[in-house]
Amino acid sequence: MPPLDDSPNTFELPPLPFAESALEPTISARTLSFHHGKHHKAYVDKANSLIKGTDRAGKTPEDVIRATAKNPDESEIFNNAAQAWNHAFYWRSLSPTATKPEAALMDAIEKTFGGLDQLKDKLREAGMKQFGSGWAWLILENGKLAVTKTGNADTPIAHGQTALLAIDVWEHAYYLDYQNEREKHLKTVLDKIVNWGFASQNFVQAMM
Ligand code: MN3
Repeated sequence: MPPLDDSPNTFELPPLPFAESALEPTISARTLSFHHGKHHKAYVDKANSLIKGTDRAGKTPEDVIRATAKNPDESEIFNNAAQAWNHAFYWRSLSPTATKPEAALMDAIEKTFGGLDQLKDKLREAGMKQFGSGWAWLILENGKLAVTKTGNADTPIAHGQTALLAIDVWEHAYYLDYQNEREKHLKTVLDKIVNWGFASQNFVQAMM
C-alpha cells in the first residue's frame, strides 16, 4: 500500500456565496448548478490530484499558479489551478442585489474610464474580443485600473496584476441561458449582477 497522504488539499470548492436561484433570471439555477457543482468542482479536484505528493502540495493556490504559469511541462496543473482560483473569484464578483462602487473605486473609475457606463462598455468589449474561452477582468496594475481579457485558464495572478472583478466568458457560463448570445449575457450581467462592493474591497486592499 502507498503511504497515506493526509496533507490538506491546496484547492477547495467554496460554497456559492448565494443560493443557486439567487441570480435568476440573469443566470439560471441550472447554469449555476452545473457551473459550480460540475465545472468548478472538476478543476478543484483535478488540481488537487495533480499536485498530491509533489513539492507543489502545501503551497498556497496563488503560489502554485505563479510557479506553474511559465512552465509548459506543468500546463495541466496551471490550467486546473488557475481555473479553480478564477471561479472562486468569479462567484464573489456576482451579487443577487444591486451594488455600486464605493467612493474610492468610483473616483478611480471616473478618472480612468470617464464613468461606470464607460467601464461596463470596456468590460463588455473585452469579453466579446476574447476569441473562444476565457475571461474579462477589471484589474489593478502598477496602481492603475485597467480592463483586460485572458484566454482559457489564464489569470491576472500569472501576470503580476491584482484582480478586482472577473467575468467568465466560457460558453459553459451562459450557453444554457443565452445559447450563442455572449454579448446579451455580458450586457445583462454587467447591468444587473456585478458585485461592485467586492471590487471596491479588492481595490482598497490593493491600494493599502
Ligand atoms: Mn467557468
